[in-house]
This record gives sequence, C-alpha cells and structure tokens, in this order.
Amino acid sequence: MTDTDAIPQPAGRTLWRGARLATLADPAGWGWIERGAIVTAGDAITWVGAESELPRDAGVTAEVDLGGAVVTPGLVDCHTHLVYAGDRAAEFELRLQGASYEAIARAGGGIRSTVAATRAADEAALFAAARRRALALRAEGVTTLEIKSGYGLALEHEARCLRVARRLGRELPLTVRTTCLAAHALPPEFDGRADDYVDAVCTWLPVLHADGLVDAVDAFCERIAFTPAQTRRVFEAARALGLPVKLHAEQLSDQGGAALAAAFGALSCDHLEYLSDAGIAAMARAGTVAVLLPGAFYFLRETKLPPVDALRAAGVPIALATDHNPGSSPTLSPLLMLNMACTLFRLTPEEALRGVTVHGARALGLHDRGRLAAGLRADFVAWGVEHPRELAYAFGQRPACRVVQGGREEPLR
Ligand code: DI6
Ligand code: FE
Repeated sequence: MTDTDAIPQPAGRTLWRGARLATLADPAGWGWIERGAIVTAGDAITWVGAESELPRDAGVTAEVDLGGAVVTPGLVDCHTHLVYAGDRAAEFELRLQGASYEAIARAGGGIRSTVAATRAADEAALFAAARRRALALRAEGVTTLEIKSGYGLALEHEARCLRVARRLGRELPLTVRTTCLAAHALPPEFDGRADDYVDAVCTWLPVLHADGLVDAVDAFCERIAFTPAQTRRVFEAARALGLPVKLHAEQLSDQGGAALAAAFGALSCDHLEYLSDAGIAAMARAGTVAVLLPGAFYFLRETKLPPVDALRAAGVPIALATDHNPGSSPTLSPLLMLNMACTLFRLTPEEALRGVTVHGARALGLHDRGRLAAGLRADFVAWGVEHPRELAYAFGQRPACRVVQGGREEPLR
C-alpha cells in the first residue's frame, strides 16, 4: 500500500461520531451506546461514550461522521493457516465419495499434499496468494490475524512461510501474529520416525525464534499427527524460549491434549469437539481460551459437538476463528463463522461476536484490543447493519463495512 492511494487521514485527535456502539466493554452484554462516539489519537482510543457527553477538553482536531453505522471492535481471527500453495478441491470430491479426512491423511494425501505444493512454490507466489487471502479477511472486518506455519515441515520451508506471514503484517493494515506449527504432520522424509522429527522441530524453534519469526508455538495432537508425549517435548522447547503455546486438541478424538496444554499455561486450545470434563477443568484453572472452529466442523461433516454448555459453566472464554486452510476449512469469511457458531454450536450472537473480538484477542495473548475502551488500540469496524446481532444472522451477505486499524482507515481491497 502506498501513501498515494490511502484515504486522507485526519491528524491529531479524531472524533468518529454518528456511531451506534457495541463496545463489549463489560463481561456481558453488547455494551450498547445508541448515539455514540470514539476519539482516537494515533493508534489509540482516548475516549468512548455518548456523543452528548463528549468532554469539552477532548482536544478534537478532526471529525468523521459514521452515519449511524453499528460500530464493533475490529475482528480478531485467532487461528488461520493462511500461507500455503495449491488447493484440495480434488480431496473434497474424494470425501464426498466416502473417503474420510483421516483415511486420506493416512494414505499420504491431506496435509502432506499441501506440504508438497508449498515447498514447490516460490516465496513471491506464496506471498501473493496469502496477501489475497488476508485482504479478503480484512474486507470482512479483520484487523488482527494469526497465521500458523505447518505446511513447510522443514526448517527452511517453515522459515519461508513465517517470513511471508511477517511480511503481510508489515505491508498490510493488519496486525499479524505468527505461530510455529512445525508439529502439524510428519513430513515424508521422516516416515516411521516421528520422534526424530519432533527432535528436529525442537532444534528449529530456537533458530526461528532468533530470527524473530515466532510469537507462539502450536502442535497437532491427534491419532494422525503427534502423541501427547511428543507434544509435550515441543512445548518444553517452547517454554525454554519463553514462547507461549497453543494446541490443536481433541479435534478427531480425545487425546488429553487440552489438559496437557493447560499444564503449560496454553493461551488457547482449539477445535475441542472431543474435549473431556477433565480437559475443561484444566483449561478453566489455567485461564486457557477455547477456540471453536465451526468451519472445520461443518466442512468435515463432524457430528460430535464441542461441549459448549460445560465450557460456559466452567467460565472458559470461548473464541471463534476461521481456521482458514485448504483441507478442512477453506473459508475466508469470519461472519460466516459467527453464523455457524450460532446455528451449529448454539452460541448466542453476542457470544459469537465476543468470540471474534475480546476472546479472540485473548487467545493470542493480546489485551490491548477486542473491546472499545479508552487506552485500547483504535481498531474498529463500522457496519451497514441496524443491530450487531445481524452480523451472526445473515450468512453469505457481506454487509458493507469501513475498517479502522490503528486509528487509520485504509481502502478495502
Ligand atoms: N486441523 C485442521 O483442521 C487443520 N490442521 C489441523 O491440525 C487442517 C489442515 C489441513 O487439512 O490441511
Ligand atoms: Fe487449524
């Protein structure tokens, strides 16, 4: 993005008026302010409230009228696998003919086929494809995005994918957080040697971290991926570097992964269809966020629902994300995830919106965003709807929106 095609930015303190605010500032409720306004200075919010209560000394030097739009915090997509080459549409056809996701993976397809395509692509092509996907997410209100590696599965290729993610964060009006998911699948060169591969991953982490490429470490703890003992070794390597961990846990079976991750103070456990009561209790004690991924549940035609009532009862914060990836969730629509979380998982529209704002931020260890309040980052979205519940209601409609990230509104494209 060059300066010449950016929308002119008001300098000093900007009053964003004519807003109907869903601040999500309190632990429950929309935090609704009917005739609301936000004041920003640089990338921060300095004041939020009813327009009639704007302090005289707010120091406003510019005004933007949002025309009565509903304004929410910027969306946080806290779980994506955005950097890869190729697609898996042929695998989709195979699954429709009866082959299971697990069977395809065991036969060397699945994640491994994306690994082959990703290794064969050059870095510029990986960047161009990932950039297009990131811009599609942004056009639906995403201001903070997590991107996992996990389709390189060799030091050089994991590094390349993480570099692409970092470059997206530098070049696009988005905050990008990177997660190293080298323990995603066993690459072919390590066939039958999963423990050796985990040893290798543990030696890569310090190198990737030293290059500034890693904000968190994730693993896929599953029958078709890594055991809890192997996952533990990856987590120990992360802990030695002071890196927070997350886990793909209990997606296809109960491996006790969530309790293991919670013992490492995990930021989040993700998927969780097969999560046990013990796993829930461990997550509640550790303050670990439950990231639900309805896109993968839908696309793999899963039938076992994540234990939403028990998570609520235990007070575990619930986040939602697209899980964008070519195999199990090829969607670029966070709003569709809101709808699916309500229809499939019975979340309320308010819980769903919290899932992609305040709780999504927490799943990334970010406490400076996800709500509209003074002192937080000026990331917000003005939507062409009458009430925020419509964001979860109308699926596939892409309401018009204006996205402000770090106090700046950039064109959506
Ligand atoms: N679980 C998922 O849903 C994605 N990764 C994971 O561990 C799917 C990745 C893929 O199929 O390419
Ligand atoms: Fe995933």
